[in-house]
Amino acid sequence: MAQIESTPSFVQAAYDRMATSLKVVRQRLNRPLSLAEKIVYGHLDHPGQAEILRGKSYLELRPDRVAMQDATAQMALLQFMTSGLPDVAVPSTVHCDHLIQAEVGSSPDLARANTENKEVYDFLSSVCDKYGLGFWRPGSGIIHQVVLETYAFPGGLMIGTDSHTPNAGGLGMVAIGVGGADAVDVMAGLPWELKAPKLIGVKLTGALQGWTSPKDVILKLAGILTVKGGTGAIVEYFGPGVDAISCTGMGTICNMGAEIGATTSLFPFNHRMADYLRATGRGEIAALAEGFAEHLRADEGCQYDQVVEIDLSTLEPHINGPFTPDLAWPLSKFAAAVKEKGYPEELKVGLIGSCTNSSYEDMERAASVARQALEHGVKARSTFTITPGSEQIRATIERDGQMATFTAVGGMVLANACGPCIGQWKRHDIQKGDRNSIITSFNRNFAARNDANPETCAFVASPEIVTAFVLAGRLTFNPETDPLPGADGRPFMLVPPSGDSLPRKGYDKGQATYQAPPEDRHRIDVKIDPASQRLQKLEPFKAWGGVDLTDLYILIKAQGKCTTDHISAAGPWLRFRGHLDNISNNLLIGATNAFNGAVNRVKNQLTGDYEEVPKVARAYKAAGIDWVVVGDENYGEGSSREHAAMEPRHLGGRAIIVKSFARIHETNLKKQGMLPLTFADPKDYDRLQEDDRLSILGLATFAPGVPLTLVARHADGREDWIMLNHTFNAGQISWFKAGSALNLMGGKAKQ
Ligand code: MIC
Ligand code: SF4
Repeated sequence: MAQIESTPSFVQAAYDRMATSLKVVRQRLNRPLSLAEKIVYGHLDHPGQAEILRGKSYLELRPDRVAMQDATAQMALLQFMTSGLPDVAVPSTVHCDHLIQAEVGSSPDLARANTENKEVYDFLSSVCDKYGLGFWRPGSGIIHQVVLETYAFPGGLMIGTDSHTPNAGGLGMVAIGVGGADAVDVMAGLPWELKAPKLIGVKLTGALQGWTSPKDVILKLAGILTVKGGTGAIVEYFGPGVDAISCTGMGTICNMGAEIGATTSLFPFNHRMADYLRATGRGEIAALAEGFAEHLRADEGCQYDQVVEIDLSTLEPHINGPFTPDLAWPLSKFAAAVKEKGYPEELKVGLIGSCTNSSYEDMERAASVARQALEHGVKARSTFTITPGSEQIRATIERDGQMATFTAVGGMVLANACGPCIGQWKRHDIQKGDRNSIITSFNRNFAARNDANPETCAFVASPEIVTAFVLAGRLTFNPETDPLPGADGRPFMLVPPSGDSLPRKGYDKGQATYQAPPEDRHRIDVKIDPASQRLQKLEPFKAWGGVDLTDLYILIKAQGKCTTDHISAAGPWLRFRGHLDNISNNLLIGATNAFNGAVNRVKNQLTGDYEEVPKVARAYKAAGIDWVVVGDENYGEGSSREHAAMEPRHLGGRAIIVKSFARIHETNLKKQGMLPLTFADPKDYDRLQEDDRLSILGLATFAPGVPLTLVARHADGREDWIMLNHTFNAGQISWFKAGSALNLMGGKAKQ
């Protein structure tokens, strides 16, 4: 039987390996280590030889687990299948959470998802059965909640094909979001490569008070560090304030570390984690971690590359947005900001839950706010939705009454899934194009993310604040200072939220939604209908031709924010996540063209007409013309979806040339055989013109640390010679030469 659980013996073996490796690394480095360093270096493939230079060297690591969600697992597993291996090499799970669309409520929405996505669910389920992965059926909950409840353990190293994988840092695990191709390496038994992360230490002092919650720690930090402030770094929390935060609260903080671009975030093992492990039926693992505790916290005197201090006692609740998660407003300043900036004051919808904020504590504290409204005969003035993060949370809050409170106050409970967080939301209360405000307890608020309407101003806050706001029905409400009108006309003040962090009666596991692979599984046949619109077998990308790239067109010069949501939109497009050709029809349709300020209108150099980006890309592909994308700062911020890297590759893109990249996306591009390159001088971005013909020179001697040259021939015949940097190491250069990492893998995995 395939090993899937993090059983006590599995954890013990992981600790033994870690202790042995750390002994070697300690001798070599001879300095105090931070917690992240202990866990990362404790998982080195060759602790005795690996070069360890933070921010510089590449580390080859051996993760303990892999987790995938249904929207990214399809492409990951299609790639794994091409390796020809009979089993996955490390415990791996697939979670069906992204493809369930929210419309009218939990049961009917789930039933519809089961019908609409049958083909994809059947595919995932049969692949899991055949290759020995655990399969969490639709309705079981969101990947990161289920992982926290079931698989995460202090000191472990996990990768997941979703950018919010760091949620497991709440249980002291180094959990990192990656593209599917990285997951394929690990499932195939190859080491996994990561640039040795830098370290940002966040010292927490004091204790949370009143309306302030764990979410506000990360909302505040996002304001300080911005969406790229964490790039290349692990955020490690420490200090006397840590113990005042529940384990799931730490999960929330780590989860949203993805929004500052951090590689992952992490808390030291403490009694709050032990309590959570025991409450979720993992007492033996709690005891093992207690025995291993010296390795599960930072050494005295360890050095961080940067330290930020947050005093929890004076921290205010925050509301971040719209359109970017780092626009942080303290509650006391928010009403004035709404007025000054002209954000629509009326609050249309408040949404709580998601992988970020759907713990028992979150639900309990939000319900404590809602209950006060009921006592005064008041209901929600805005539409109010509640997404439990897992079946276990749903069953527990149903048993303990929070769910009844939400419904009584007018809330609608959605399926245990991503739903509106990823644009899986059939919203009926507005028309596309209507300017309006919503507030969520989710993590991302890029334009059009939740409801495909770029005019929706989406704000992010804690579930408690979202609940208070839906009771008021407006964004200018401040529960700390403003009364609400009761049903009798008399004003009343909400008292700050309260509630248990763990259920007193224990968790109710709810319905059984897990499927273990059968004993006799190797004969299982995985079927892909060649006529399918949702699944398509992968064809290998072409190898590099051995010569410099010349006469490239610029498909688009993207201006400003260009997240993975702009490059490969989610929402309705999620249905094509297993079909590369079909999903490529969303390529860059959300990006702004710097040459005309328009979205999804670029010049087709073959005809001179302005057309949709994917259409122009296909025209170039048909004509055999290669092209590049030019972009701004932090290109590819956001999700781990490798479709954002595969689509340009599939349609004839060769290089993405930008001012700077987000980590996961940059790696995804390399894996797919693309050239992610950065301007040595960011001002060179301005030199590139719409009708330029580009050449990328120096590929014959392509080597780590050696810049490449871009020659831009302008329409008037002038040329600009521009220096381009890259972060390829030798192994990654061989991916480029082979056409993709996968092209190289088959042989290697079988060695
Ligand atoms: C997201 O929150 O953007 C997603 C959807 O979970 C993505 C994964 C995906 O695109 O499938 C992520 O964050 O990695
Ligand atoms: Fe799902 Fe949203 Fe969490 Fe992504 S951020 S895993 S879409 S709930």
